[in-house]
Amino acid sequence: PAVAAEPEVTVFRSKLPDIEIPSHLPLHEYCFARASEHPDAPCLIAAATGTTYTYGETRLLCRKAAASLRGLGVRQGDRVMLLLHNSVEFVLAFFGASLLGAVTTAANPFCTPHEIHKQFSASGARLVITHSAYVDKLRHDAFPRIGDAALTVVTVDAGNTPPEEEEEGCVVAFWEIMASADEAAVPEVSISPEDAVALPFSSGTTGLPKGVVLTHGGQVAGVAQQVDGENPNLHMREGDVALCVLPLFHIFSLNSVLLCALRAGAAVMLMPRFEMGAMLEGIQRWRVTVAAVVPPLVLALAKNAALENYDLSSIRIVLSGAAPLGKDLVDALRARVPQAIFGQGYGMTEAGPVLSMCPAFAKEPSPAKPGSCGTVVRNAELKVVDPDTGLSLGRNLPGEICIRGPQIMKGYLNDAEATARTIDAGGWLHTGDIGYVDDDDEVFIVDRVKELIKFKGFQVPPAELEALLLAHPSIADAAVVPQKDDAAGEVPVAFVVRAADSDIAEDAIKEFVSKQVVFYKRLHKVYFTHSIPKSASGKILRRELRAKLAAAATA
Ligand code: 4UW
Repeated sequence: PAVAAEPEVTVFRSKLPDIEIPSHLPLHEYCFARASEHPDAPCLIAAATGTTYTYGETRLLCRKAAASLRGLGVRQGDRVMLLLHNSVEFVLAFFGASLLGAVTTAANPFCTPHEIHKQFSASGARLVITHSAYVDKLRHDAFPRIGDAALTVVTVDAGNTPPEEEEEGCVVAFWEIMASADEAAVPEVSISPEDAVALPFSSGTTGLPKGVVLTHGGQVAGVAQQVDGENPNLHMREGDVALCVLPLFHIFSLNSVLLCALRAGAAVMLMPRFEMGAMLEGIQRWRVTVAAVVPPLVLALAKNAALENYDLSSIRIVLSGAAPLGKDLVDALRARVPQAIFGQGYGMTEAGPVLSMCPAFAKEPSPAKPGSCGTVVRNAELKVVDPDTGLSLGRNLPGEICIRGPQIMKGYLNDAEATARTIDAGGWLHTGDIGYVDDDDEVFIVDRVKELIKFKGFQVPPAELEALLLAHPSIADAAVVPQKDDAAGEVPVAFVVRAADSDIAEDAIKEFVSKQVVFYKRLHKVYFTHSIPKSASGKILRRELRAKLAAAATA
């Protein structure tokens, strides 16, 4: 009898040859592998103060940070939470933890105490490193008392938060313990490539934010795919200066800026927050060569007349990602930075993070088309599947993008079910993005089937906002979906069914949500409706709601 043929799978691979990936190395050793060859080269530049640390100094300080964390009780496998803006201390704490075999989970310091607590408790962290301005957020009822075994707080600045009486002396000053730390006292730990090193949070394709377990081996692979080999896909080298203005608590900046730059021997210019004047000043002063950006930043730059007053001639690469970048936007900025190559990367926290990268950034560049997200990275496989049937699609046919390779996450923390929904039995990670691969192997993203909303590249998980709305006594049902927006790309808007006899107003609902969430999760509009469309199994039919919005926009 005839055996049914295996359905054919069209696998897309990089045109560049695969490389040798030293995935046996712990991430810190891999990133600082060349530090001893150029110990005097600049490594970290704190743009706010102008202080520069060489590779030699940075490596030493990372060891001191490890000794300091050890002194505070951090052991292999422990989670350390960073609530930090981009700073030298972020880098030292990240590698300090890595050296101990501990895991960093970083969050946006602008998050509300409640949001921070969710990540704190889900990650199982007991130590938080932050700026003194945010210590009060950790004094929220939900947290253990500062100074208890369950919560040690370390501040990185001299700023004075007067300790509450009962916690006298319990907030530890980072630089004070660093001053007496003995870099020789870092214990030898045996780290396996399978061990976690970073735990960013992402809502993935559905539901609430979950811890994404990224391992030493995975991150080494993810960085190597970008900057290693004879012909690196993202060509950085000693002498380059990378702009680090995107937040390091997001994987784009952590991986493609910080880790990649260090591996390549480039310097990293750290900007604590986005401020146009300071950023342009910094680019000019330190001759930034590689600028990682998100589309709203490109828009802000393109619109800013002050650009003409700055010398931006050092920039050779503008790497955009985290949200779609239109051709018009690129053209608007290109005139101001004519010597630079513009291109995109396509990343996702769970994917480790880069799936594809602009081939024009390679050492031996090849051209990329406007709107393209580049070509799949080396040592990885990409396929496009029909979201309904799961069958593999050929070129130029849009479907769900899937990726397989050594760089993808190990899984979601303590959530085997969500992991199995995202990484299938064949090892393919399903992105929830709809895209296609063209005749030149370039990846184009055209839509998203997952719930996720992206405000200026920041994740807004609808499920989180829906849970908040449903907790309101005047709300019977709710759904949150993205609405297109010129400045932010997308903004979250809600469809709300009022409870019987309630006449709650739009503003009251918006305010109710705003008080509980970080700024980018705020609702921009509330549409009252009689019912939320749902499937037979009770799933919100988001497509229908999105279509309603699109129809209203064009009406
Ligand atoms: N075009 C359209 C894009 C694009 C995009 C992402 O917050 P996450 O989980 O992760 C990110 C990571 C972005 C990133 C990391 C490293 C890197 O080098 C790089 O290229 C410059 C980008 O954003 O959100 C993941 C989701 O964001 C969307 C897409 O929906 C993806 O699943 N996204 N990049 N170029 N959409």
